[in-house]
Amino acid sequence: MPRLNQSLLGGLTEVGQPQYVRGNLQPGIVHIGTGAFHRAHQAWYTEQILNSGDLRWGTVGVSLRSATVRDALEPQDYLYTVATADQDRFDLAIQGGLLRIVNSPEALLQMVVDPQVQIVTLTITEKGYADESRRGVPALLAESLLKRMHKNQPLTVISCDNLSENGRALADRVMAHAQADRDSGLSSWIRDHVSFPSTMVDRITPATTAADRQRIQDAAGYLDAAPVVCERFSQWVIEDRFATDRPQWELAGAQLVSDVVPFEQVKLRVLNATHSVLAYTGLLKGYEFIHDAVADTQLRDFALQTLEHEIKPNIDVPEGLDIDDYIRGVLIRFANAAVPYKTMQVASDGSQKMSQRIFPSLNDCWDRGLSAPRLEFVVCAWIRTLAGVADDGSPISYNDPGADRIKNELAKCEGLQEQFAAAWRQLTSFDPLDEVMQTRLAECYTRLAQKGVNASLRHERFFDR
Ligand code: CS2
Repeated sequence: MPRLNQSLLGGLTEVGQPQYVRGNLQPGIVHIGTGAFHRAHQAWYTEQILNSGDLRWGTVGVSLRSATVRDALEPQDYLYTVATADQDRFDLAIQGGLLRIVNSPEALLQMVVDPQVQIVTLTITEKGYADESRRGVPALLAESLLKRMHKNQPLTVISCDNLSENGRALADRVMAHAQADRDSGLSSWIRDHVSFPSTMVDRITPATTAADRQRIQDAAGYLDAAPVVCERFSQWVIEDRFATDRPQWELAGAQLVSDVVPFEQVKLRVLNATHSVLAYTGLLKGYEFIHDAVADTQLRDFALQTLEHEIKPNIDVPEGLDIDDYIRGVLIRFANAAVPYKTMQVASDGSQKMSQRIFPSLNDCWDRGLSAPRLEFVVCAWIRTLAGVADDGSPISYNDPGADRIKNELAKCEGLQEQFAAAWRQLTSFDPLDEVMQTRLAECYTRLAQKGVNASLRHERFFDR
């Protein structure tokens, strides 16, 4: 079986391929975080622009955390396959827009200063924004911008992570580093020459598995060590605020708008929040995949009731969007077993995700003097998964560096009430709860721990209201 590489192009009939001469690509984009999501999303939009003939937008990838993707793609001339999957179809397309991947901060700094580079895009996950170290991405961006300032070259920096107002969040972090360097004049130069558009990104793209690689190999007739499998649906809403030239991503279906916030809010509070609801309750009930959790009528009804009563009423729905259609669409997408998404993948890094997806709705309900028993239940379910025991007694474990310490602490706590109080204090930034709320939440947590999701949901009578 041949390995995918440049020499195979042209000889393949069943697979989409670059329609341009790769040797003519210019490095117009630097992308930080070359994981599956980037390759199935932003790179896929850009590929269509390259196919239309505008070759200024080749991408240099940067992987600072691991060399795995680089090592897999280098022998393939940085070609990889995107498989779009649903019940009926499995379409393959080779993407040619990635020029190379670099791994060191030094190489990143060197790359960003290239005058052909106009855009930096990022998928560094929620926790990448909280990294304040000198080697964290915000600090490295500030350092790169200093180099660009010396050459007076503007730049557009686009966050593609699931954070509300992600552009502003990134700009704030970068500015904090720029301001620390007071004498350079960097922060005022950034204000005038660099833009940080916010974006809403959406395409379900699970981490690639060995089974995916095998399936692609069987269908394509070549070996690809780093393909990605994703759903057909894709959405990219970008704030139209560029300090530089840009690819005409709208030709590939992206929406350029003046205000992304309403789109981000709907996506985070509906899609991502429901993903997390199904992930935590699903993990406790023993489901490995989101499509299994959403097929459980109890969990599905619970998610729908949470949306209806505690999420939807607080959303500013973007003009022209039918929110009920959107919700129906999200549940259909979650049921797509051809793109199996692990509950554990969604659950991971909850310490960073909850404040983007669940807490804002909870906060809005509480601010309006309303109780939010379903969202409170979700928070309890999240803490239960950190305590590490599923309803049938089997262990649960997933990655969350931000919660590692509390996971150990939970194991040491005397009783369930104490467990809950410790987790709540350390994992949320809510004001201290009044006594009534504290009792209510601690009771919900205790019942969940003692009786499990099934009985607790029945007890709470969420479905009658
Ligand atoms: C998911 C998202 O893993 C997760 O936390 O909720 O990655 C989700 O699949 C994407 O945001 C969909 O666009």
